[in-house]
Amino acid sequence: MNLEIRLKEIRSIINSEKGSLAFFESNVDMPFAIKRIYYIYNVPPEEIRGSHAHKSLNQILFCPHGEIMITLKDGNTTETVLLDRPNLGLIIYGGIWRELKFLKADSVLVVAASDYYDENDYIRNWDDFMNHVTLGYWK
Ligand code: T46
Repeated sequence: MNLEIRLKEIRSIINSEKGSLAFFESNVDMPFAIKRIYYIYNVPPEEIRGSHAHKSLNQILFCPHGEIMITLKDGNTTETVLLDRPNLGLIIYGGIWRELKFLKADSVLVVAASDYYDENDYIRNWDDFMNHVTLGYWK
């Protein structure tokens, strides 16, 4: 198994009366500095997003509301991870194909990324991805 999957507990201040607060800090809780935050919402249930890899971008994904199934592929192995609570994060490094299935209405995916948006960092075609894997791009 060569999949770079890291499940991460997000630090939380639990208060049963007033509600909870979860937080993470760049470079402290994450193994990389954060340059960009984006979030995905209003996705119809069962809709699939993603279906691409990044060449070098590192990201942490979490689902503060709802349920999202993440499928990760490294060209040899496939793994699925269910993000179903606000204080569970999933770190994905470059070189991993990802598919996101929004299971419940109003699910929200928040992503903290190691770099600014750059379309040149995307591999959006599966055959191109497999070529990168075969050529040992990430070794
Ligand atoms: C990823 C998964 C988890 C921007 O202009 N700026 C941005 O920061 C982002 C993230 C996207 N865009 C544009 C690019 C496309 O024209 O927004 C449009 C939709 O992006 P995309 O089809 O890549 O969305 P997803 O949900 O398939 O993928 C996104 C991220 O792009 C990707 O990095 O890992 O979420």
